[in-house]
Amino acid sequence: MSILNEISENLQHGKAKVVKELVQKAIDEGISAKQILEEGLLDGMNIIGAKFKNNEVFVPEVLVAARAMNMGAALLKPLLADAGVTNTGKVCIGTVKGDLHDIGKNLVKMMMEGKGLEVIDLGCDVSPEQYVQTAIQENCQIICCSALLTTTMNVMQDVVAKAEEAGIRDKVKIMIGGAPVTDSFCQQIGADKYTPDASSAAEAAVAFCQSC
Ligand code: B1M
Repeated sequence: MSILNEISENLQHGKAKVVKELVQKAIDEGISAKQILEEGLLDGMNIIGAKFKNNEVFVPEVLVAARAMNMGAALLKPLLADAGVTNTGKVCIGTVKGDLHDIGKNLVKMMMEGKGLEVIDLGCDVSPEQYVQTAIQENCQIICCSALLTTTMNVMQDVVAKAEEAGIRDKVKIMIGGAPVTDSFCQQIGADKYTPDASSAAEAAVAFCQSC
């Protein structure tokens, strides 16, 4: 079995310590961080996701897999950063109110930091008021919202409304993403940008900050 398969397998069984060791071994063997992330960690997470959907595994198994994912990804963080990047802007990020899924949000954060953005992480279950207050207090150019549930993605519309109400809509861009989110939803709620993955989110954020 290849080391990337081993990472995927152990992640699916929630063996965080083994995943961490294997990720370090893969790095030492010269496998690229992108390949370890996509073909090892995310592969395992996708398989767990499919099993969760089919009721083959349940919340506790998914939680331990998520923990293993986050521990493995933390080792890749410095390697995903572009060499010699300087401060390119400031953003705040969080998973919307009612939603506790943070793996995708953490990846977006990691990629953005890798591109030199200063990222204020508001965590999960973030209210529209929290995003807007943080953007005002910290002078953020972008508010980034992640949602994984069809029942929570509508909170993103409230973020847009709160930003308008606070009079900052023309100063702050609002970026959205997460599995159920689409470009047409982005247009429908009046947000500025939908991106399907973490690396395109980071690129779009840098482009926004540079155009400010
Ligand atoms: Co949840 N869950 N979950 N879950 N969970 C999903 C999302 C689900 C699709 C599973 C399923 O049934 N097929 C389903 C949602 C169905 C729906 O809404 N239509 C679901 C459900 C139902 C639930 C609960 C309600 C289950 C229950 O309790 N009965 C519950 C809700 C809790 C809550 O949030 N209030 C729940 C709980 C959980 C756990 C806590 C067990 C755990 C989360 C742990 C954690 O995050 N720390 C969990 C997990 C792990 C999943 C799955 C299996 C995996 C999600 C994930 O991390 N994917 C998921 C099934 C699936 O997606 N296949 C599922 C990997 C991650 C890298 O992808 O987050 O999509 P993702 O991020 C991507 C892109 O979307 C993008 O970049 C990333 C990749 O580069 N992206 C952005 C994300 N945010 C972005 C922001 C951007 C731009 C791009 O700009 C700002």
